[in-house]
Amino acid sequence: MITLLDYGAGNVRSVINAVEKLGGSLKLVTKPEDILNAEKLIFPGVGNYINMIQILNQKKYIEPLREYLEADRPFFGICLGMQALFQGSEEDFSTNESLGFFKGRVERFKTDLAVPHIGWNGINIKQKSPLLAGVEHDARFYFVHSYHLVPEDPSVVLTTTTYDYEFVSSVQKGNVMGTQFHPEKSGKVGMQLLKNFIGSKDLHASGPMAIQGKGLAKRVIACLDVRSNDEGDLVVTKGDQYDVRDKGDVRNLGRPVSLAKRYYEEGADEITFLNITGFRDFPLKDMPMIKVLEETSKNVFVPLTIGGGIRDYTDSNGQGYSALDVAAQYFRSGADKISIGSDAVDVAQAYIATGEKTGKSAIEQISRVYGNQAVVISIDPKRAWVDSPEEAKGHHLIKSSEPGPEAQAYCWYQCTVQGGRQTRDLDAVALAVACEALGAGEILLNCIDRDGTNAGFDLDLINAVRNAVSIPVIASSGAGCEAHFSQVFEETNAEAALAAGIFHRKEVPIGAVKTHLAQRGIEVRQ
Ligand code: 1PR
Repeated sequence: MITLLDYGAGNVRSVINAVEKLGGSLKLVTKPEDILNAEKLIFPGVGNYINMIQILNQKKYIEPLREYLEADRPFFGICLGMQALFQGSEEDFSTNESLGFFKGRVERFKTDLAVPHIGWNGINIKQKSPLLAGVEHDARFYFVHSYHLVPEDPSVVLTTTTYDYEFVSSVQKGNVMGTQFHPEKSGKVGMQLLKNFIGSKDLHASGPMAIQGKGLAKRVIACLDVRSNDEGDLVVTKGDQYDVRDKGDVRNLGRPVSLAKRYYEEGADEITFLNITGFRDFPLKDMPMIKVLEETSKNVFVPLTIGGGIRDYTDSNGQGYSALDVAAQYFRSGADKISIGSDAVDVAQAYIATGEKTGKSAIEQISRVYGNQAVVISIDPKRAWVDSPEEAKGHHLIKSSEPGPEAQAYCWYQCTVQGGRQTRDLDAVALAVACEALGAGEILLNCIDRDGTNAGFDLDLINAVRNAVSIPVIASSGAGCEAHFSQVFEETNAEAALAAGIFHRKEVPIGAVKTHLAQRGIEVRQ
């Protein structure tokens, strides 16, 4: 019997699904006494440190947790759940009353690499522990965080990971342990680790070890554009430059849940669902998308992103719902990240015009509660060609690597909303910069000109945006063959590449992309 501490933020559903998949039974902590009655306790956490600590204090969980830990009873903290074991975080120097079981603090990454650190990275093993039994030395786990531990006592370090420099990625003292990475999102190897925690009678580490692991891999992401077809069935569709109809009908390339499972099994590092008509509907009424997430997360143990329609709403009865309510429902249903498209354009335009953060935008609200890493901005730009720099009227100008249709030498990338239906007087670079300032943690960079063309990623666009921000960028639109993936990783600093059509039409398997990248010396998770 596993007891799960859910303090209300982040994606606990994935942990529940993983434990149940492994045959464990689960009980949720609903009152302080449940903590002391636990046999084994798992504490998953994602998001904002201050928010977590405040809730733990409000619910009066701190004292029973301390008593549980001091008694050396089995405890597994995941991400923030592990950070809570330490004395405090740079995220909040003021008030925090954390568990203080380990001496040391949590600090923000100090690096020129993208922060948050997102993706599949290796582990350098420092101690022999039953928790890591059966874990291959070249295994990679899924990380998503901006802060890392700095323990005072080196003897508690179980593993480190290298991201620019070496940081502590898991700790253990007796039966108390925690990982910065997410085993519930780390595919088979993560399941092995959870199985070890659930199944082992004796979890104590048995001495030092020195195994060097791999580095951060470039991510290959499968994207499922989802909408209802004319019969009202939810289908995965795919457009050519965002036009998803063929002879009048919505193209139907399969069912979202089964396709997602297929991509997980084929080695996708993440899966993204975009509800492409979300701007029309109210997502909390759009139960099929929530069902898709719930069903997918039962069998898919890699990160899931969901986008489409995430904004504030007022329903027909005048009842208001915030974007945060919508996102919360998606997180509870199994999403790890939400993606915001149209609303981000409106918010960024307002922010650029006034220079003021209202604190009320979807980006700000969701990142405040769930953390920056949970907020992806999906950008849908198209090229606006100009003959001279002056014509770009202050928009981020690019000297195009290929001439325009009328031999224009320059362009800028114009933002669109509602799936390309409307254009706005804002360029993609300015949008990305503004959204990062507002709290976004990642950019999903589409390109309408390239979408569905198989002509390769738009490298000019990707370089312009990636060079302007310090958060990770996912290159999207136009992948037509394996070589397009190596090209985007060799010629830009994108952290991930996403494709849809070639995977749906079975033209290029995900495994072939990974093999090709590995042959070119690009690190990938196999
Ligand atoms: O604006 O917050 O409601 O979100 C709507 C979301 O739906 C946005 O993320 C937007 O990108 C997406 N979307 C809207 N309409 C379409 C459409 O295709 N008609 N799809 C659409 C965007 C782009 C990528 C695609 C890549 C790779 N699709 O997701 O998967 O271009 O395709 P490829 O590899 O086949 O070239 P909001």
